[in-house]
Amino acid sequence: HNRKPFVGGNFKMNGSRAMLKEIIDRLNTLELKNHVEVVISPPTLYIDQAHKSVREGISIAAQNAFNCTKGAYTGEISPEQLKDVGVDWVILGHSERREIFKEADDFVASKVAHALKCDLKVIACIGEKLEEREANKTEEVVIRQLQAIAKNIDDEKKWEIVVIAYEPVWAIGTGKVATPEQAQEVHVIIRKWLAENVSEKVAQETRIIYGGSVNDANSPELAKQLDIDGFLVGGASLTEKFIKIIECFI
Ligand code: G2H
Repeated sequence: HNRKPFVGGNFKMNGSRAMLKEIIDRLNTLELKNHVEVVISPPTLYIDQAHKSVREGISIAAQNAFNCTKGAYTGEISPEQLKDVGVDWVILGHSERREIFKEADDFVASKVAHALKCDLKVIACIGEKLEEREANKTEEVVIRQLQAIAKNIDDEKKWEIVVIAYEPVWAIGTGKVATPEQAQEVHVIIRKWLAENVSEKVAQETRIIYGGSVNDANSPELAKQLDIDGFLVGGASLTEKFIKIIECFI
């Protein structure tokens, strides 16, 4: 396959101006070439700072966006506004949004649809909880979440600007990473579903990345898996480990 590896840094609600400067100064020293796509996702407040200081070749993702263009939606931000300030990507359906903010499958899917309509690229997150894995429901849950998103993507061309992040909830911020085999197994399930329900082309071309306690120690083995096309990195993306993780693909 010739999918370009993708590494995202999801800073979540962490950082300050000073910390962001440190992170970006470090990233700006990277010799990226064209081998890997790197995207950072600072808190919305710091997007402008990031956008102005980050080197060419590294893009910015918002951590969320709403499903309308504008209006009386206190606290929300639209895909149109993100595009207006030069943001290329948005993370949608992160498990923290699903869990803490009660975002349901259909709501996530409506946000994906609106972002894509605006040509805002989407990192769409899916993943099962521990009790779901233990009840052998991993496939069912992951496919249910994927299906909700896929049924809102009516134009097959839009899949070119979608990255799927598989993030088992039990591995997020817990230090408990999925084994390379566990992750690969689910990535294959996702790709097979895309082949059977969208198209073979979309299945072959869509990047499926892994997220959940990725660090510099576990990333090399995960990166070797055939269907793992990159990572969504949380905690480690705030540290110098992020560089090492990106370098797995250089
Ligand atoms: C999963 C991941 C980034 P962490 O949420 O999206 O975070 O690497 O801290 O587990």
